[in-house]
Amino acid sequence: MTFLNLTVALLMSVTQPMLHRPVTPPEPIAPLPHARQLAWKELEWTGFIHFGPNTFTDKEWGHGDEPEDAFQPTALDARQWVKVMKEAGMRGVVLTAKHHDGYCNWPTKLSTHSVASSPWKAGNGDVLRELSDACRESGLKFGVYLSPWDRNNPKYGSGEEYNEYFRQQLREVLSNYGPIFEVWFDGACGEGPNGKRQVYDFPSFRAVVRELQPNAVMFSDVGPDIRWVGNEQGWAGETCWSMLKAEGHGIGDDRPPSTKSLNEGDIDGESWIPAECDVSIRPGWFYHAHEDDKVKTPAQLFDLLERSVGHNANFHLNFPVDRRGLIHENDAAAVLGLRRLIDAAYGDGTDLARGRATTASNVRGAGKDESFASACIVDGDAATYWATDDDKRVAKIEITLDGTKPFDRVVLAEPTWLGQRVARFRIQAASPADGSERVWRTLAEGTTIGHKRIVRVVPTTATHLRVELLESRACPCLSGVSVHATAGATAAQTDQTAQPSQTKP
Ligand code: FUL
Repeated sequence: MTFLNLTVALLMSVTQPMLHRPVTPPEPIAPLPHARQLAWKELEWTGFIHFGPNTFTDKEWGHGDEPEDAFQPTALDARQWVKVMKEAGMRGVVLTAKHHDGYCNWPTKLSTHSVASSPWKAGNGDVLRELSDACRESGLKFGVYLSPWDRNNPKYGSGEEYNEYFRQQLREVLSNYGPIFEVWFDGACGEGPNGKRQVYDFPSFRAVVRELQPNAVMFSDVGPDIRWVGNEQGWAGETCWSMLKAEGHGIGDDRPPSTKSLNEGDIDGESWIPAECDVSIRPGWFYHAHEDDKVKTPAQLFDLLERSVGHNANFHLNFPVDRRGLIHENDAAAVLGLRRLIDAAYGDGTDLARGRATTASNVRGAGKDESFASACIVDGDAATYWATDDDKRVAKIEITLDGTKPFDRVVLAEPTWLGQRVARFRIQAASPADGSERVWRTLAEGTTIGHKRIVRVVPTTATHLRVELLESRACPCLSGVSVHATAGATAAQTDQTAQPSQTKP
């Protein structure tokens, strides 16, 4: 190398990084989600199907002694289930392969207590096959609920012998129906046919799932991938961390140490185990004709969706398939009514903040790298995010709205692959007259954000919206802020509608 070349090379090595060094992204803060948990979170909303002998015997918990020929659907059509769920906007479905009565909805080789012994399709039927095929055709993801509590099998209560039986069952359902996105482990542990209780070997059950379906998330009261939300009413806490202090929580505890902790998660939890909110569209999980007029209304379902998906959890809505083997007309009408409410509030073209001008109190790397610009929060792309410098724990961002349309929802989102960070926020609005100072009115205050936080605010019309991040576990980042109106907002007046708590900039 000549002296000149050496000088040029040295100069370049010094100047180039200074001129073009990219701003490094924020360090993720542990615990972090696994790829399978992130993929599940993206689904946001999934269906649940309870179907089996209970459907025909009018029970919620079968005793395990129901005759196999009790199971007699007259017009079973899994494509109809999938059609309803797809039209509603769900992205996956979990079927009760086996409920506590031990009856298998697939022709298991391990027991005679199954569809193979029923008159349905002369014993040649397979509900898992019908549903998994219908899912594959339509792009819906397929999952299974397999109850460890088995009130039929004589091995239940024996210890290892039953655990091996359960593992073999898992192998059947996880090997023969294509990709499984979720395995639902119910925690119930009652008595079996001999009056004995089983001690479940969950670590070995989990190992089978990881071996055969490594991309599947496992649900139980405490994960390992997704947790029960502490109620069966379909809502998560206003505060909802994806982290949990898992130690001390057992599976199937009659009295878990804290359902509050399951409902809200733990800011200092060592495990990433986000919440799933399961609820039935009717009072019961299984079909009962006397509940045909007790189906939740679209407005009730919308409320639950906003308090589950909008509280950083997933919504898992159950349909009790009826004795024909169909989702009942009333249930289908309710969930399609919910779809219309979702489209009206959150559908394409509803976001009043999309593409509007933004400013931020701080942009990572002094804004040298467009990747972390404040505009990322209004680009409609969940993969891009605004980030602040590492030393920040407080930051604010402002969006200029057009000030003509009322809104009553503000939706916030964090890039959770960097860990869940924000612990407290405030949303404010202002409508200064031309040239005058902005006077901010507080619309709402809240705690966690996570994957999605839907904040209900009083119907408001404003030219400026401000989101203040007031506490954060690490430098705050936001991937989205969007502004929407439900039907209630159309009754909105002007700025004055909001309960003011006024602050200057
Ligand atoms: C519970 C079960 O006991 C109910 O029957 C239902 O399956 C619900 C989803 O989980 O633990």
